[in-house]
Amino acid sequence: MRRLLARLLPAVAVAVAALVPAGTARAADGAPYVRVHLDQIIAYDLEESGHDEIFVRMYHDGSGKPFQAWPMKEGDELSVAARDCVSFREACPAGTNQRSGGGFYAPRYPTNLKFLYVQLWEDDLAGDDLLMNVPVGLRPISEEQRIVEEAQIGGHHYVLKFTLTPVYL
Ligand SMILES: [Ca+2]
Ligand SMILES: [Ca+2]
Repeated sequence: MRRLLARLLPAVAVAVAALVPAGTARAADGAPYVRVHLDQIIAYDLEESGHDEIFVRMYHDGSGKPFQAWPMKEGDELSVAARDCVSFREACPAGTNQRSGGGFYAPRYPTNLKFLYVQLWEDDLAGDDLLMNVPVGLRPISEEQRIVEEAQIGGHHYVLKFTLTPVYL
């Protein structure tokens, strides 16, 4: 039996190798759209003392109009304390206080645009504060693209994680 397997294995290897170029060609083409899914937001250190009220906006360079992706009701925000971790699709790291982010919009963007901006905001009385602004180059992708961005500036320390998925329709 072992000898038979040994004779079969090279054939299997050839078949797999033959499949690879086709997969590569599809990867090179990529999908005409991407969808953005929020994974996690970690508030290691706040912008304000006590609590930050956070929300996420997205926009692309073709519209100029920001869109609130989370919370799902425009104008809503979530109050977070230091070391709170807002979980959407991913469990939070040890040492953080996991909280459910609830629902979020996963907008679809065409990949013939240049940039998508995923922004984390803090609600404030005198104009909201932009905590993070993550520019993402919009290009055709054929596999999920995970993005992890960390900002430790101006006193606050946040991590924002999201995933771009290819959309062919
Ligand atoms: Ca503020
Ligand atoms: Ca505030």
